[in-house]
Amino acid sequence: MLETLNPQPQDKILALIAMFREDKRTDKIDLGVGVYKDPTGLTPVMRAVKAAEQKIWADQTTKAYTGLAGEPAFSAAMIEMILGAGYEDRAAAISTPGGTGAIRQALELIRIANPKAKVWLSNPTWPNHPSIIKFLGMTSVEYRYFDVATSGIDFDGLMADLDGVAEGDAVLLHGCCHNPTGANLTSEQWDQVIALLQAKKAVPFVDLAYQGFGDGLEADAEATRKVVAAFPEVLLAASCSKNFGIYRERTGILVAITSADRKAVVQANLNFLNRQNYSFPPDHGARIVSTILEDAALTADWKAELEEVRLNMLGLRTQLAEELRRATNSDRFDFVADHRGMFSRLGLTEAQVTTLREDHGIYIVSDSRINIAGLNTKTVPVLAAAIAKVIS
Ligand code: PLP
Ligand code: TYF
Repeated sequence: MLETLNPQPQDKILALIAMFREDKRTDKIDLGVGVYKDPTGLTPVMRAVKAAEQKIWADQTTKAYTGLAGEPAFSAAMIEMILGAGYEDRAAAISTPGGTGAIRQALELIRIANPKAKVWLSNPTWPNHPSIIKFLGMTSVEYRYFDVATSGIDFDGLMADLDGVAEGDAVLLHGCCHNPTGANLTSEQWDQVIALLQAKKAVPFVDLAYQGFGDGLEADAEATRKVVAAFPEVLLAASCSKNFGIYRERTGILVAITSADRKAVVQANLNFLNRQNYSFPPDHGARIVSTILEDAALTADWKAELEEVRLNMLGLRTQLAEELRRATNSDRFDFVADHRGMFSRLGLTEAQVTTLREDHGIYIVSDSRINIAGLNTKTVPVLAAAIAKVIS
């Protein structure tokens, strides 16, 4: 049987990890996979996470199965953190293995509820979105998003394309910190997108993987809150990988906002999906998160450290934009300071990306996405000089 298998396409982001590891140069720079690194190049365990783990170790009395939906305390704390109070009656939720697990479960829920629904994706988007949709035998449609000329949003293109959304289609929206571009809708643009999708009777599907990495924990949830307030039904897939720094613990949540009447049957379907795919969701990361969010001192410390993380990335953005201005003697890359989150798409060709890697030991994704957090104040000028060289 297994002899029938063919190789599968590799994820272009994950493929970079192996290439970087094999590179013998000591001054190589990794701006590939989206993992936060501090100025010393480490991805530390956050202080509050360590403290929560200590608390869990001391207090936990059993490792017996959790519920099919995971622990209610985790769901309640996450819904409160993302949406604020007031959704208890309308929010069904399950813990999932990471944000990826939540996306996968959301798509399977859409497939059960409306097999004809198309899923609209920004062009570009995180490569796992189209890849999982295709794997599930579902149909995705792209909407324009990124304006290559300005490295901002192609808002006219976006609105024109979303005009083609049919009733019941799901429209995937990055809640904040768009991956891979770093370009985000303004608050007014969100209002217009919401009004259009309301008129189309679409189902918004928000992917929130970087809350706290853009403009702050509250500000980064604003668009999601607006969307949830505006529609009778919303799917929300959130990840704790980045903002709690617990990548390998695989911690995420799928929230389905529905009517109070439908909540029980929606919850039953979410539980069913967890059971079909892996029975009970992982607990350790979810327990770290709820332990932090239920303890005022731990929450304060976590927020303070998250803010340090955010401000470090913001400082690197400002510095990089300035260095690129100097090195290229142009304002071509000023957008780097306006983008938000871990990533910016620089607008280099694949050949230029290859030259950066081969001649300069600088690893970025082939679409010219950089992970800002892979830089530090010393490597920013090195990157700027290398970019100036490859584009000249
Ligand atoms: N969605 C987007 C846009 C992402 O970039 C990521 C990656 O971190 C995820 C979802 C899910 O991440 P994870 O499964 O590691 O929680
Ligand atoms: O885009 C990124 O780099 C992160 C990490 O299959 C990631 O979201 C990348 C690829 C993948 C899973 C996570």
